[in-house]
Amino acid sequence: MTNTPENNPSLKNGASDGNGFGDAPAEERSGVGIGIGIGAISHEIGLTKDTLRVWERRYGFPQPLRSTGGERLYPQEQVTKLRLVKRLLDAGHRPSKVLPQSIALLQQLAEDSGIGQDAPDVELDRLVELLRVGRYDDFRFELLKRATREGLEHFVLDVAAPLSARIGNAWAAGTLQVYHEHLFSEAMQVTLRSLMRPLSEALRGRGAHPRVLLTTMLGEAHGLGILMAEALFTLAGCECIALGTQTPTQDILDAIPAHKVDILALSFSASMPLQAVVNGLTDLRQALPATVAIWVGGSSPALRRKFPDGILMVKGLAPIEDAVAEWRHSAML
Ligand code: B12
Repeated sequence: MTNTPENNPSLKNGASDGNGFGDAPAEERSGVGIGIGIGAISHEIGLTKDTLRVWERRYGFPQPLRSTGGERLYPQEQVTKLRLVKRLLDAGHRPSKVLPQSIALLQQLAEDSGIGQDAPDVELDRLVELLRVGRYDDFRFELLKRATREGLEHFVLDVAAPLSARIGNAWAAGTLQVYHEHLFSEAMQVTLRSLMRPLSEALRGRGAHPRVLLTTMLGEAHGLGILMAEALFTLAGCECIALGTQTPTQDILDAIPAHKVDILALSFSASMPLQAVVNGLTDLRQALPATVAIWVGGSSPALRRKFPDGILMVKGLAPIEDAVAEWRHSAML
């Protein structure tokens, strides 16, 4: 059993657990064995340090151990529960209702709410399995084969999007590791780009509108959502300017007039802290002229809020085509 303050109260005061806890700065940093520091945990789970401290005070969970230096250290059990709590909150549950519950009850709640459950699909399961067992070349080949067979639009909607969710769920369930996610992302990027290239080259220089600048804000490392959106914008005949991920706000603001951008498209996954999304979008909206639209997408719960005028929340990828048609209609192009 992991040593927690509950089963070993001496740890609350920062005393050594007899396993070198008090003298193990390397373990404290890496999180191996003893506990993970507050910075690492807040980054991994997508909760701010303040939120973790407030919950500790208000709800008595999490209940971290303390290093000799007084730093909070979260043992694996609590990390597992926090991960589950975050997913339930993302799905709309309230902290006061979920934090006091046991892991078993939370797992039941997640199951009942359909969180982390994949729709049955044998072919997608097979792709995940190829990745899991290390048959990476076969995985890449199968992806490209399906992309070529199904075409860009179907591949994005029926393979790339649901497969991303499956890979994320497999990581959360502990059946895939982070390096699998990296391999998956590489293969998916190569596949999508190779399918998109001929189309975007043919579009270049034709004066197509809207001109769409695509990126993510600082702190958002997940780039597959915005890449999938780029594929559908390209299919809708838009000129796309892709900046990759994590562009500082000032650089976005500089690129917009330089590229005569009509729409700024941003993606936010569930991992970015809510307040950072709200603040970032508010700053951008205030700094940009009203003629530049901001379109946002992704599974961040922050996007369920009401945003100021001039920010359009696009629910998923399929509505992109109609939203572009509407934009053209109102711009009379
Ligand atoms: C691949 C991946 C990674 C890769 C990313 C590499 C890359 N180059 O992108 C790596 C390994 C780096 C990574 C790291 C991490 N990840 Co990760 N990752 C994923 C995964 C599998 C796909 C990521 C992705 O791009 N999603 C974005 C798109 C595909 O999904 P979406 O947000 O639901 O958006 C959909 C639509 O809304 C639309 N859309 C998206 N954007 C836009 C924009 C516009 C304009 C429009 C119109 C539409 C649109 O497209 C999507 C289609 O379904 C997801 C699983 C998932 N369900 O997303 C986890 C996931 C996002 N990761 C997660 C986590 C926790 C992390 C890490 C913290 C820990 C880890 N797993 O290693 C780190 C943090 C990195 C960081 N610095 O922030 C969690 C976040 C959970 C949470 N509530 O916080 C997820 C959900 C996995 C899970 N099930 O728990 N990850």
